[in-house]
Amino acid sequence: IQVEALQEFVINRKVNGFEVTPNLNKLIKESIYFDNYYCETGLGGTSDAELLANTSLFPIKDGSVYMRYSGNDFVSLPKTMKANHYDTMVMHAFKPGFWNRSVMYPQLGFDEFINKQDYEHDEIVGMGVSDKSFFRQSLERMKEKDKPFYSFMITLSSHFPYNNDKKFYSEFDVGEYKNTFFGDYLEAIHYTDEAIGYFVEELKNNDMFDDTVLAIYGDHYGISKDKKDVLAKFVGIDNMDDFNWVKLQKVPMLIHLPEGKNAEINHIASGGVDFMPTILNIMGIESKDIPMFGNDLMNSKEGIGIMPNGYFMDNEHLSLTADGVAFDIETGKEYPIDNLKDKTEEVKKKLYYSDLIIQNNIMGKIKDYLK
Ligand code: GP9
Ligand code: MN
Repeated sequence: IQVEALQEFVINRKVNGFEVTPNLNKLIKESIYFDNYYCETGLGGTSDAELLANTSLFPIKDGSVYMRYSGNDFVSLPKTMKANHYDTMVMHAFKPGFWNRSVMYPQLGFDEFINKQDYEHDEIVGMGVSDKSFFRQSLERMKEKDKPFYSFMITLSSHFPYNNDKKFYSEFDVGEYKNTFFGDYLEAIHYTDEAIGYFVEELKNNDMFDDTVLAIYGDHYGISKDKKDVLAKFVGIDNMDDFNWVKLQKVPMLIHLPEGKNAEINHIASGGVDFMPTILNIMGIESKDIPMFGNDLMNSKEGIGIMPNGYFMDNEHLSLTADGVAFDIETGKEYPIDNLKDKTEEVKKKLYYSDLIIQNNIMGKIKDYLK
């Protein structure tokens, strides 16, 4: 499940005495939780997050891959799952043409795209069918499916600007933040968290939960920089400088295995590009001939999160590369950026090669070569 605008700082956080995401917090305790999973999306927003997760490629610098390179021959998670006898589907209750999805999804190897036209519009929150109704109707579809299947779900209710009609929300008093942008954000996330909790319960009620690997992550940030002071106050930061701001650009990422196996918090520096290799390993699918930029987070000690502008964070450092400064990621003390020369070069190369591979449409060729 890719969750709209779910940023990491809401996890295990309270407002006015109430947990913002009680259901995710509970699920995280029974999951592998990555708490340093950075937002690696660019101008392609939601679609970049989808691309990162399903191809382990980086977003392009100019525009979005979904719009500009939808004709490419992708090596992807859905295609790999299909080759391993999984049916594949993607579910998102919005206009099928948005982000060029109706063209892109078949190209990525999804057999089916359940979209706005397929959902009953019984409850509207924000941009469309409410997340709760989305999960209810999506589950109906999944129940009818032959197993095994890979279903990629993208939520919608917690989309900017968050000032949704709240009639389908349950009571959640954000106190001093009531009727503010930030309060609306917390309420929207709280609503989506409740919808996720409902979905998990329904998976259990239908005997599907112990047969499911459930991965949940946020697509990208929810709070834009013009609201940095409110965020600073909320998370208790005195000085929201660039270091603190960039360090907050994380999304939660959890993987729940049947019976809560392997539950732990994993602090490795990581990001969307690591999703595909990590999931393939968890699913027991051989991936050495699949070109991927990400790391298998289950088998890596050294990780990295890479932003489209070349900023990066490894397990110990945060580099604001273009600004010529780096920091110790724990203490925030300045760290000599020259000591990170090799890494900086590696990051630059990764972004450059990913761009070249996309521009020249050679992913398939690389795959053949790796064979
Ligand atoms: C709509 C949604 C929005 O389909 O995914 O995308 P975003 O504006 O967040 O990129
Ligand atoms: Mn989005």
